[in-house]
Amino acid sequence: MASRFSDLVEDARLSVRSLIEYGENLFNPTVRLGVTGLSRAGKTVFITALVHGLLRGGRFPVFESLASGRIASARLSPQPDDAVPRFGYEGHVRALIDARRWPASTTDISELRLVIDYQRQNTASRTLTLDLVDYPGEWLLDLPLLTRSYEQWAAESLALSRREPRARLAAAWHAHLATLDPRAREDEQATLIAARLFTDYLRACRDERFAMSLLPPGRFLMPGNLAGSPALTFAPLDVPPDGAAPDGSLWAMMRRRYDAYKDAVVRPFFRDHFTRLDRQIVLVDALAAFNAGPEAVTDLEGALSGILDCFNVGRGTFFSALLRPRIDRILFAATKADHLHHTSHDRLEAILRRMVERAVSRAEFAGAAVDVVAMAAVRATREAMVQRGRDRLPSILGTPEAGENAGGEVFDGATEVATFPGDLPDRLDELFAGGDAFQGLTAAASEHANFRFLRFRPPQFAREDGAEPALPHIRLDRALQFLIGDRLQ
Ligand SMILES: Nc1nc2c(ncn2[C@@H]2O[C@H](COP(=O)(O)OP(=O)(O)OP(=O)(O)O)[C@@H](O)[C@H]2O)c(=O)[nH]1
Ligand SMILES: [Mg+2]
Repeated sequence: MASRFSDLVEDARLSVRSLIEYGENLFNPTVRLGVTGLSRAGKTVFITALVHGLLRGGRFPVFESLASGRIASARLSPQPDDAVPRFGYEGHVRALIDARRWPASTTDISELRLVIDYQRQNTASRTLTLDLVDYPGEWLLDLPLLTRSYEQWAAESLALSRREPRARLAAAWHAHLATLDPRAREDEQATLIAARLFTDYLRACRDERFAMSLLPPGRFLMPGNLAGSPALTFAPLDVPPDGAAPDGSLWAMMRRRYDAYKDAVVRPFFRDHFTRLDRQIVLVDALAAFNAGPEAVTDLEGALSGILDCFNVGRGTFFSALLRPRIDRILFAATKADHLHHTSHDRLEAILRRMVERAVSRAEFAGAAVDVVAMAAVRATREAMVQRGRDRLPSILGTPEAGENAGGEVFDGATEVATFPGDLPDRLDELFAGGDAFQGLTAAASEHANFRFLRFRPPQFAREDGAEPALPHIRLDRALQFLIGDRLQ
C-alpha cells in the first residue's frame, strides 16, 4: 500500500512538472532530445558533432533549414537543471580536433542547452531551444529492472549466465553461488563475495571478444559515487521466481538491496530524464557485435528490445501531454558507418531495422514517426578500391588506434592503413536464428574471424586559413533533418 501511495505522489509531481514545462513550451518552444545508446555506442561523439555542426555551420546539405540559410545563429545557453553537470562540449571538441582523441567513457549525467535563431518559411523570426542530455550507456541497462522483482531478475540473470559464451565466464561466480543457501541467515561477507564475483563476470562479458550487451545492473560496471554502497552489494541467488523470502535470510537481504537500487538509482534516472523526452535518437554499435560473433548480435537485439519497451511513445494529445510528454519521433541509427565502405551501408541499415523491428512497429502503431539510418557522427576514414590478387576490394583508409591488430599486425596509432573489413551478411533470417551464421572473436582467433572492424583515430581535420574545421560525417544531416527539421519550418 505504501508504495502505491508513493507512486500516486510521484505521478502527481510529474504531472505538475509536465504542466509547467508545457506552459513554458508555448512561449519558448523546446525540444528535449534523448540521445540513447549502450556504452560505447557513440552518444558523446554524436552530441559533440551535432553541437559543433550547429554552432560552426557544418556541411549539412540535407538539413534544410541550415542549408537554405534560414538558421541565423546558434549559441550555447545556460541549461535548465541547476543540479546536473554541464556537458563538457569544449573539452571534447578540442580533444577531437587538436589531439585526434575520442572522448573518454562517460561516468556521469550531463546536460547542454543550445538556442537556435531561425527564420520561418513565412520569414517570421523564431527561436528553438534544444536540450541534450548525455549519460553513461551502462545506466540504460537498468530501465527494464523497474518492472522486475528481485526474484524475476535473479532467475533471468541466472538463465542467461548458463548459456555460452557467458557460462564459461561465470564459472567462478556459479561455484560460489552453489555454496549459498538463500534461506540461511543473512551474511554480509558472503554477499560481498557474491557481488564481487558477479561483477567480475559482467565485466568479462563486456570484453570486446564477447561484446555482450545485456549486463544489468548497469552501476555494477559504472558505479560512480555509489561504489561500495549496500545498494550496489547484491547478486542473483537461485530462488524460485514467485517465492517469498523468509525474514532475516540472505535472500531477504539481497532482495532489500535490489529494491534499494531500483529506488535510489534507477527510478530517479527514469523520472528525471526519460519521462521528459520529446524525441529520441537510439544509437547502436552493431559492428562491435559483428566483431564478436552471432551470440553478441543476438544479445544486442535482446538488450535493445528490453530498453525500447520502456519508452513512452506516441503522439501526445493535449491531455496526455499534461500527464506525461510522449516521444513523437524516434530515429534508430547504426553508428560508425565509416567503418564500412558505402556499398555496405544499406545492409547495415537493414540489419538494424531487423534488430529493432518490434519496437518500430509498436512506435508506429502509437503514432510516432520512426526512421532508421546508417550514420557516422564523425567520419574517421576515406574509401578506396584495393587490388588483392585478382580482386578489387571496396576498402577503407584510416589510422587504427595504437594497439589495434588485424592479420597478425599490431598498429602504432600513427600509420594510415587500408583495410577490407568484410561484407555484412545479407541473409538476415540466418543471422538472427543465432547459431553459427558467421565466426567472430568469441569462437575463433582473430585471423579466422569473418569481420574485423578496427577502431580508428579521429581524422586529420582540414583547416582553411586557420579557421575552425568542419567535421566530416556520414548522414548526420539526415539525422538532424528527421529529429528537428519539422520544428524549424
Ligand atoms: N569511426 C568512428 N568512431 C566512432 C564514432 N563515434 C564513436 N566512435 C568510437 O566509439 C567510441 C565510443 O564513443 P562515445 O561517443 O564515447 O560512446 P558513448 O555512447 O558516449 O559511450 P559511454 O560514454 O561509454 O556510454 C569512441 O571512442 C570511438 O572510438 C564515429 O562517428 N566514427
Ligand atoms: Mg559517453
